[in-house]
Amino acid sequence: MLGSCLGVSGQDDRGHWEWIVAGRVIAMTWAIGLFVANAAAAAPVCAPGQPEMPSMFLPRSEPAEIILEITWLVFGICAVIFVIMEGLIIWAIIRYRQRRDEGDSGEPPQIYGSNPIEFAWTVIPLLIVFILFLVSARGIFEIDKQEPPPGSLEVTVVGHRWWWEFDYGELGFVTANELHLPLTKDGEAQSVYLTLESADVLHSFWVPQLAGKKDVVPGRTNHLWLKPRQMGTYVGQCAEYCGNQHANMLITVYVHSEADFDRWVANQQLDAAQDDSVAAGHDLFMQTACINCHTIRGTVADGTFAPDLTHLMSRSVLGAGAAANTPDRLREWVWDPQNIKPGCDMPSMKLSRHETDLICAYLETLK
Ligand code: HEC
Ligand SMILES: [Cu+2]
Repeated sequence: MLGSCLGVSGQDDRGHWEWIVAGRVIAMTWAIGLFVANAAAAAPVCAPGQPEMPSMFLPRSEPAEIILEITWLVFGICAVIFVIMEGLIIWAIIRYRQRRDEGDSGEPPQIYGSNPIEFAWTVIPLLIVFILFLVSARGIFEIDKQEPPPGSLEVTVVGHRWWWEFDYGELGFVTANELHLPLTKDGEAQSVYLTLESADVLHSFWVPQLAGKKDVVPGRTNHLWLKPRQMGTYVGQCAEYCGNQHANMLITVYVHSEADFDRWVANQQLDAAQDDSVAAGHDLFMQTACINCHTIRGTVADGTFAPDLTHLMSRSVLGAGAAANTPDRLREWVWDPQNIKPGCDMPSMKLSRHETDLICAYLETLK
């Protein structure tokens, strides 16, 4: 009966059922394989100290764990349904195939209206959807905190084209592109509450190992809750296309021990270093338009359009991951950032090579 529905009853199609079964089995193996391979690819293969693969299958923070649990549950339920359904289809194809000794016996008997069957295939899916709904709702409720959990570290994240500003609010300093967090506070796991804002267009803050993706929307304030479980370096990126340098809008999150974090904070809170040996570069910087865009705390430079440079040397990258923060790359950047990050919002300042060297010598003291 089912054989005819699947179009394998005609004389010419005799024998085609083997192909259909083979096709089904290949499709099934492929679908399951794809998912499992994805999960397996997340296995850490990096050198020590290097960030792990930024995979949602390697959660290192409570909300990311909750999301992965829901993922596995949904996958498990779908996998069971998939295997049962495919099994029944393959069984039907084989069981009801047209055999050689049977002629074309015309249309198979048609059966209408079986209440128990109708009932079963209405109620079972309803139950499954209901369970999935409840589990997802509970997960969303746990993750989506409207108020900072008590004792949270609060940081305001501002998405700019094409870099991230991290404002540590009460702690009294602002930094860029690299978010530093403590694993614990007074021995207890530290919860982190991010307030997400945009300075221009839509962006999206996404560090897959720490939390789900959250859009950063102009004119609107969103929140994201993190609770890291393990020290380490976690990478992420802007996940909403925001213009030509969107791909160079990376995020690095460092989760430190409490003592290391406190040391980092104490350094960030200091005003910029003053070193007379680089006075020429300092003066040149302060006389150039650099100060309209950049802040260096403790100097006249108080621009807020661009990354705060007070402790530039405490960061490992320039231009939100466009280049490593090495002396050579820094010179290239200050000489003409458009070579490194074409289209970015810092123009070439048309300095001479000598002026570039002087300014960079000064910037290199901003530890
Ligand atoms: C018109 C505003 C503007 C001016 C003027 C300007 N910059 Fe920038 N600068 C930016 C912006 C915007 C960025 C971030 C670009 C990005 O990552 O997309 C930036 C990034 C940088 C960075 C990298 C910071 C980081 O953490 O990634 C350095 C270093 C820097 N500028 C130095 C300078 C110096 C030195 C001058 C003066 C010679 C200067 N800038 C003048 C806007 C400006
Ligand atoms: Cu983007």
